[in-house]
Amino acid sequence: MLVLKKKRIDARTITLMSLLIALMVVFTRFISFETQFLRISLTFVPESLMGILFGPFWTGIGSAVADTVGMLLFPKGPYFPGFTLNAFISGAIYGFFYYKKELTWKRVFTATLLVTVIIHLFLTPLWLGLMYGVNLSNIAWWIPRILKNIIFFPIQVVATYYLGNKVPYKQFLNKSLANYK
Ligand code: FOL
Repeated sequence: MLVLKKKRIDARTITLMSLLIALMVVFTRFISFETQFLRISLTFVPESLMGILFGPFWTGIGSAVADTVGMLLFPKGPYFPGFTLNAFISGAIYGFFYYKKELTWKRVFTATLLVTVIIHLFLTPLWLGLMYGVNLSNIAWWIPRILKNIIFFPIQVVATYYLGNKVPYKQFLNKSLANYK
């Protein structure tokens, strides 16, 4: 199994992952604005930090766990597996771009653009369409979603750049954690 090949998972890894997963649950379920069709949240903050520290695989898993646990504990609407896939893909993208790399403007911009286009503007509308039978050719339905993403994109880029360059997380990125790819 993958877990065994990569040396051992120490207590600090488990603790940090659990803390970041808990933060993701809180940011998604409590400190967020949500309607049936649109959610605005700062979940990208703990998720990006997880990407920086643990890489694409574990950030994908951690995000999917946060989605599933969050829905089990605090259900809002019906559980739909598409959003768990969203969580995995976005976590994997952050991990792929941020793990053991310098967080340059270009890198943060690219990762955020990918998540915005693939997750927020393609997959989420698809899932919402399947769940609630939305007619996706209705332009009026897209307006709040497109506005949200236009406004949110620069906020996320600046916040992530700050997170990656000003927060002294590097002390956690040594020894045992360095074994994770
Ligand atoms: N099923 C699962 N597995 N997880 C969920 O979070 C979930 N949520 C709902 C229904 N089933 C679920 C409630 N409905 C968005 C809007 C409504 C919604 C779910 C998601 C949404 O707009 N999501 C955006 C932004 C996410 C964010 O910023 O946190 C997205 O692009 O995914």
